[in-house]
Amino acid sequence: MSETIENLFQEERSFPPPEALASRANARPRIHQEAAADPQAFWVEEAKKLQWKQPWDQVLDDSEAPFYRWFVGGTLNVTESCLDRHVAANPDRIAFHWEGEPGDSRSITYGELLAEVCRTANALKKMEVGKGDTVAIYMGMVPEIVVAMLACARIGAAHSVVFGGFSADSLRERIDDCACKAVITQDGSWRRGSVFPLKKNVDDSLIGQQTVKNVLVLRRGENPVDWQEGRDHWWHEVVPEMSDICEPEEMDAEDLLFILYTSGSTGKPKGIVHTCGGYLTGVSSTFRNVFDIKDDDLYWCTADCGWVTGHSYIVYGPLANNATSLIYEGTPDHPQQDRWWKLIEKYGVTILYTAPTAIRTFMKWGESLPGGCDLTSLRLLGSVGEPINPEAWMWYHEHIGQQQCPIVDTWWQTETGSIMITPLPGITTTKPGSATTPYPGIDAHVVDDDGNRVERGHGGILVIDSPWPSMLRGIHGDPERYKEVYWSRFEGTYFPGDGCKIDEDGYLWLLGRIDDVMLISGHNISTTEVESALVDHASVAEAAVVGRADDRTGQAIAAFVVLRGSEVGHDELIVELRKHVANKIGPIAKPASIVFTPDLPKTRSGKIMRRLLKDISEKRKLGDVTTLANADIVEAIRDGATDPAGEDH
Ligand code: 6R9
Repeated sequence: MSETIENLFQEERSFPPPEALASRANARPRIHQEAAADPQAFWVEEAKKLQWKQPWDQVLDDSEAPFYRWFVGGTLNVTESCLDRHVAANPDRIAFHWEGEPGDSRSITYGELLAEVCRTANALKKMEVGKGDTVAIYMGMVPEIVVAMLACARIGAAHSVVFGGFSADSLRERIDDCACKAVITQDGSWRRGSVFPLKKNVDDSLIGQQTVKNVLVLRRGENPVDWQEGRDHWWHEVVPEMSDICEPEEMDAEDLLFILYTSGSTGKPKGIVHTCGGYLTGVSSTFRNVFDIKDDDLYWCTADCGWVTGHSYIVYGPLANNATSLIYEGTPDHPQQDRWWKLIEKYGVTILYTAPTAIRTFMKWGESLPGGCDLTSLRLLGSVGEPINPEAWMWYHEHIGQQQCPIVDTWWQTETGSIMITPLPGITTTKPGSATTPYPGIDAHVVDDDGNRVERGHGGILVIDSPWPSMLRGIHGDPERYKEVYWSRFEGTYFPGDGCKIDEDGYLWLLGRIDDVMLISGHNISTTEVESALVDHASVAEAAVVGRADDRTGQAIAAFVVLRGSEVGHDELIVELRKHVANKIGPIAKPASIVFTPDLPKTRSGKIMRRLLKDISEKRKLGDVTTLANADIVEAIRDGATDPAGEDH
């Protein structure tokens, strides 16, 4: 029988945890074993670190699986764990340092944050928003986006954050799907030196819309805006007038905290539902143990609050742990390509959490940019969003981590709520490109097409065999689709849709989405492994491969390659790259064609969109491009790809 996914790429390098970090790490050495012996006891211990109003009487109710319920009967308001208890201890501790793209900056204490959350919560109440309602938040990365999310949580309204780069149509679709009662937005937000008109998009999205009664507008871009009296309210006119006391609404552990839409690769966006008690337990626990947060750390997650990473690891996880974080409003290349490294130097950032797409972009821009800044404050690095190719991992390790900082490659999804597969920096010996092992209490395995666990040294499908507290509770308004998408592939098991291999040491290596796996002459080859082999070449910063239809081999590998620095592609390099892949992982994985391109098509959260590259390779009319961040690149690639070099038949 053929392998579900081949195991081709071998990585020999490994990095034990630094002694100094290990000796004072938050995660105790036997945490994995203890949690494995009694996962529910582990989660109870983690949940008890939060502030509850009423204790739960049942840890897990699985009587209506897959509609699981955690901490049944418990009540809390998540903002008390995130704000009130820290304010009681020390109101002057900084919650956020914020830097605007134009260079302005602010620092906000826990005391100030709680007061502003309460004022905003009272403003929402005045607009007749309350428990059970949903509020759309369509903003840039300003401190008020965090305030807006927490203000909703304070009064028991669910938030639905829509990424500020989405169009009016995408916003409308999401507002309608959960019948939002209000929208919180800005006049405009700063992005790469210009102002993006958020309020204008909100106005367009609300034409003929019935459920939204009020729009709260923060002034930031100072761009002109249209105004609908009665519906629109300036933040600076309404919020400061409000009382800074707002009693937290008592919420059931299983009450809705937020809805967040995830598009996946095709189809209508899914409104992923998360609830209060389990979600906060998961994000708080993982944040403390994975990022090893200490009082004197300055933590920076570069994500946007429009994605789950922003929800879990900018807002809820860090605040539940009383962390001090940096938030940056703009893009990494404004005004210059060294903005991030300047920020790390200026604020003394100690923990950096970012995405492989950013790391590979920095590889392309060259190491002299970080090399020109003082990054010695850093002690820990994180990665999330895509598989990190071993060579990108090594570049991150050398040029950002200065060979001193452990890297935590964290695998998880919007649906999982919190980190699921990850090193713990004081415990785990890391290997470049591997997310290593499941977080304590997480029951993740690799199985074949029939659901049987694969032996070490083999590839297959990732599954999670037991429920966990921060898991999604469903797809908003569509319980059948929830069962169908996540629980029908293997009975009683959560199916994330990712390929994975397990090595001889039991380490997990994520291989990208199952839908992207290529079938070459009867072999199932993951895109990740071929891409990693290409990125392993000294000239390559980034690569994407797809299987395009081929009469002889079923599918043939078409590669798209972004070169480092000022290198230019040429025919000899194509020959060399094909040879490099053959040497690295085997002749079967040699790309049939290689196209050089200045960039790759990416989603707005930075994930490579292979589906479009497949359309280009098979010379099809392009599918939906609305979720694309960089639409112009598709045309550029198409022009280059119509005459693919290095064709090998
Ligand atoms: C947090 C987030 C989820 C999908 C997931 C997987 C990919 C995320 C990864 C990773 C390999 C990692 N993914 N982290 N793949 N290694 N460390 O990104 O959520 O936007 O819902 O995407 O992203 O394919 O299934 P989301």
